[in-house]
Amino acid sequence: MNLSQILRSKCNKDISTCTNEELYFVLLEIVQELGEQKVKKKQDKKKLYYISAEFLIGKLLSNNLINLGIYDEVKKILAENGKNLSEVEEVEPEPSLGNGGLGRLAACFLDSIATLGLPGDGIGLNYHLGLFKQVFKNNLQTEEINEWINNQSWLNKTDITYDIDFGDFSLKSRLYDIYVIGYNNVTNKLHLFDVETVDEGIVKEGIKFDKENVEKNLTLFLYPDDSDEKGHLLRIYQQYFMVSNGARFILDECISKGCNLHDLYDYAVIQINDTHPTMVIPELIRLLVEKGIEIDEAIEIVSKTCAYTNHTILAEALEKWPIAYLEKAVPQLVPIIKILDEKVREKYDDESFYIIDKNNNVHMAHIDIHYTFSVNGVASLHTDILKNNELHNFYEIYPEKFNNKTNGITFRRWLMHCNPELTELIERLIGDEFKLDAEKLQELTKYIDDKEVLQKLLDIKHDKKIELKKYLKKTQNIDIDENSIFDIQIKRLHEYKRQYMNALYVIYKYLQIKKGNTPTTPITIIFGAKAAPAYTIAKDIIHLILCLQQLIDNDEEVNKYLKVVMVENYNVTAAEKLIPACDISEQISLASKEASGTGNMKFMLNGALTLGTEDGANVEIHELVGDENIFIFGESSETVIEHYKNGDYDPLDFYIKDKNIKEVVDFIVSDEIMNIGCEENLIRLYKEILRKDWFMGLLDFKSYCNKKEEAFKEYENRESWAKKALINISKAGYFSSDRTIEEYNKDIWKLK
Ligand code: 26Q
Repeated sequence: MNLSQILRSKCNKDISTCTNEELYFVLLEIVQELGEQKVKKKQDKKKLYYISAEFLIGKLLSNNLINLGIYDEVKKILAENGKNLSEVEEVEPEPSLGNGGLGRLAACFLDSIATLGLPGDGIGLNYHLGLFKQVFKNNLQTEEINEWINNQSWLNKTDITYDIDFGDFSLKSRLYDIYVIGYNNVTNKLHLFDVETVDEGIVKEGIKFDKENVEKNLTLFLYPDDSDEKGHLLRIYQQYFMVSNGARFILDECISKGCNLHDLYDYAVIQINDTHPTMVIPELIRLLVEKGIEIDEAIEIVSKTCAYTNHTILAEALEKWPIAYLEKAVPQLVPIIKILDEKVREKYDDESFYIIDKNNNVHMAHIDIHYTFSVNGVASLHTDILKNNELHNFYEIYPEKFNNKTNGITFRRWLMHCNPELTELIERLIGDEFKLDAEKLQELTKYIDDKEVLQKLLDIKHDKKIELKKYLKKTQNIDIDENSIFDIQIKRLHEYKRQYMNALYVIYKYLQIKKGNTPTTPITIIFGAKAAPAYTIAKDIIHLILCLQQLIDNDEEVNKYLKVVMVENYNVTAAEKLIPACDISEQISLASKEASGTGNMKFMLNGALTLGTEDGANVEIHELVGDENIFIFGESSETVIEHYKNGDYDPLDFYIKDKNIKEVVDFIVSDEIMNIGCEENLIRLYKEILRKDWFMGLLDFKSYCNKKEEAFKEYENRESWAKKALINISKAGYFSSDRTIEEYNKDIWKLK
């Protein structure tokens, strides 16, 4: 049977009479069957297990169709029957199993691992409600539940179950698998563990729920970022549940392939995604000892099996748990962790190496560094900072463990799926080899003086802007002007990412326009960001942005030239619309604070120019495209690190000295804004910026404004802008996650 016949027979009626929902479920079934056929029958000896608390996979239908090579055919069959594949795609709920960068990276990695035909599966949790849905009310963020699991979904129920013991009770787990279908290659699996007793009924108003009822709440929600003080104990329950299931599953698979456990590292390599799965180390040791292996050997085996990736240098995001919490939730791990700590103490006098500190906190990252064979950062600057600053003393004792793996993104989703028009242009110019060998994009440089190509590039951007315009109209009833400059900052809300600095620029521009300094081309500044529900200042920043949006919308003098949009419930689906439409990509974190960033890579690939600091992977983007094709501003990471060391940064200095800065900051608490917003939130934010400004927004504000103005000016020369965009696209090949995964495999995993 050909595809058209399969579709017809599964529909059980004429395709033209099916609803989009019916078509979605039929396509889901077909994809599942085709995906299953590509699961390798014979397992490879050694396999990678990528263990992570987050997998931000996004919608799966169209990506799976692309990777199976049947997207165009399905689209055609539907069109012949008066149906539109994009409308069918809309029916799919987005699985929200991640917060941001780290979770999305894990999803890109799974795609690349399968595309390269490597044996590697993901291990995580099946959060029923995932991350909250963000809803704006009265210019404030509120949180609602986000149900994504239908009766028929991408989850395949397995008969694998385990009994997981906690301090005071046990839970029965069950494994669900999602197929990870590689592009023209094998199907791997994402293994998500769940408890059968979870009860969505315990959620009350918004996302409130009984934090103590672990049996009913364990896999309800993804822990929303690092700023929620409450519920830490629940997070430990979740983490242990994930790693204990994962460890048993891995051991079972290895044993079934003939592993005698003494040689575990010949059968498995476990990549630990930040410290969230760190307890897999003591848990594996515990299980090996239970199976009769001596503790010293068990520690050695596990250390040779596990590798650790660090994704942050923010002190507040480095997990440390009071040992009392572990004693309550997972007492069986405490003796193992104490032995691991003892061994460190026997070797080193220096307290900074200890696993358990003098306040009885367990430092998860220290377990990873001592008891894995590889520690990697996620961009070159980030790894250097780990080696030279944050983890310098560890680097001195384990220089051979430290390595860099600059992040990457899957071009299947972030080019082929979200920008088929650009994909087609590239294919017409240089053929289709770039789809499997992203470095081939370099061949585009042949066309930098080809006026026709440059015009085509501008036309595609314009079309994508119109698509975004329609999307925002439909989802939020917002009108934007496709002929304006689209300046976009989309990422989790955090002070170090400095959305507030961008908001201060909006104020600056608003005041300039009021004074008669109007821009040549109108400007649309778009934000998208969720704030952790307990992160007060982050929510205040969203409030300010929403107030500015309202103020400017209602100001006839200004709204012709400037528009602010805060996208509601920013997620992968929204990103897929926003990124192809962008002219200026805002990557403005305080230098040294953003480990890598991956949005920056997605924008570049879609022909946006970066306005950014020398931080994370921006540094590598800058090196690749050269000074002419990026807008870099702000103090260097060295200077910033010095300021922190000396404690000599005071935002008041800038406020007092620079009258522009004073005017802009004071505007936060002006009548204009206070009449729209809440006094409490605005004053709190104002004070925070004036008295603390921990992430030094005022330090870089002037150079940010200047650079942004420069970018807007350069935008006016359309042909030269298009050239810069083309150079960005042609240099983006380095940021394919296929390259990243090849490096992980060559240096760390050594599969096949
Ligand atoms: C910590 C303690 C308790 C509860 C939660 C957490 C927690 C949760 C999520 C800590 C951190 C995260 C997420 C971190 C993250 O997304 N980091 C990003 O990782 C990307 C992929 O490497 C980088 O590109 C980004 O620079 C980095 O911010």
